[in-house]
Amino acid sequence: MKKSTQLKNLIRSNQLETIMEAHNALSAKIVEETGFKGIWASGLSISAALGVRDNNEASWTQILEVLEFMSDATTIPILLDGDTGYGNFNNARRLVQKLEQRDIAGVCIEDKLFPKTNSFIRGEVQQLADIEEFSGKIKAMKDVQKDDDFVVVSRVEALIAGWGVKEALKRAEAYRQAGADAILIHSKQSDSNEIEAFMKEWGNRHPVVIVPTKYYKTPTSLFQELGVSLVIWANHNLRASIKAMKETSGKIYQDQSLLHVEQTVSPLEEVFHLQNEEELGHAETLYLPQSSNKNGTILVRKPEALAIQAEQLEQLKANGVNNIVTIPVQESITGELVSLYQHRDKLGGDTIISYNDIFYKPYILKELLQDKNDITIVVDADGRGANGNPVITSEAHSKLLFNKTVNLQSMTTIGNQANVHGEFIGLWKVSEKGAAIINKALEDLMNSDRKSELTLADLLNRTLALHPVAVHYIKSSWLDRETYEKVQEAGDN
Ligand code: SPV
Ligand code: MG
Repeated sequence: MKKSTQLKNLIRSNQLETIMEAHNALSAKIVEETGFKGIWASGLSISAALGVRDNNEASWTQILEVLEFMSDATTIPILLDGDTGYGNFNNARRLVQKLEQRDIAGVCIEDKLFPKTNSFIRGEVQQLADIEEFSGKIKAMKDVQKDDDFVVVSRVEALIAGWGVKEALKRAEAYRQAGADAILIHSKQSDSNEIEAFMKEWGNRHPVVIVPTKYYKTPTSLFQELGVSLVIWANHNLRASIKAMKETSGKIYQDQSLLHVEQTVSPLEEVFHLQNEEELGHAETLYLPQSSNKNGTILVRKPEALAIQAEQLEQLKANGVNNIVTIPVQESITGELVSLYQHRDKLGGDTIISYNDIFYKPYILKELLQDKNDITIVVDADGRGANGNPVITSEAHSKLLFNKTVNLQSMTTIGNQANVHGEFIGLWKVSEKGAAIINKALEDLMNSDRKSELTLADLLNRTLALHPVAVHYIKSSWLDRETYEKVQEAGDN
């Protein structure tokens, strides 16, 4: 449903409705997620958030910019506190056009003079607009709106300026006749006596909106009984945020540490959620070239191998593998596969997986990224696996293989055997489907009595029972940690 129609329905509904203040897109989103059916874009709050006074110090186009963000971030209607309409009838009707273009559902204008002052500051000395002039402004606004459901609320400031209920009623009736969709009757008293007196005379002539900031003790049920249509909770998100920010800033300043505030502030995940980060993640999978959107998992079996791991990380990133997680897999602690199992939620799909203590030439990674098999391991055809994982494949490396797929037949732990076709270097890749298969194999192996002794070789052998594992041959072009350090030393001399 159009936002304007939603707001019109709120104002015309038979029951009391409430809308909540917001002053930027973030607070607007929070208001919507809380469950409110509408947003009050408060002039006081928006100007305060911009660091200026509620005296039209922010220009109307600056307010529009804030509103545009608020409207883009939400699906519920926004009623703008449009002050006096930022000028005469001509400025006010241009405002309506600009609001409609931004899908703002309605605007409230008050019968004071531009530049206005907040109603709670020196209310008695505030001058009221001429009734006829203000009625003309309302007519001009209603005449220019394109969408029939766009809402214009006329705010009566007679009680604020100390003119009494009779004047308030006179003005309200004039604005009703000028075409306003609702009357906002404002009061700065700490009880609701004025509002009650107004409502008793007004009856149900036309929808009435109130702002009980000062008479906050009055039970909301009374407003319903009086026949009020809409209550505005006008500035409480702004005031809540000021208090929370002061407390947090104060605590951090005092402690020079984040330790005691981390649990009291919103988690970063909440921030990302409010920014709709999820949607961008999804869109990236649809629209970005896949090579710049790959996942990487580094299996940290040698935590001390920092230099080689840093090089590997740099190379992964240089090749568009941006989403990288690390998983500790120290055999000596829990056993390689047990620790992998403990962190299995990080084993996602479409992922390059690599031990942290190996380094390989960039072309290997590029070729692996283009590989279309579900599970592919990189095998050095020159290696015999004296210290690593010797593999037996469906076919030994030769030029004739060219485009042919070679599959793993088994991974052994005994190197230098005659039937070995090469050595698994610790670099492999899984598709979404491949990751699910690996997870299943991992799950199966956790039933084993020897689970703490199991290694990646056992995992790949178990996987073979479920799905083929492709072999991507290379010829040397990679370094284990010992060789890497030797090469570095030689280079330094
Ligand atoms: C606002 O929220 O800016 C209002 C309401 O106009 S009040 O501050 O109560 O005047
Ligand atoms: Mg205001």
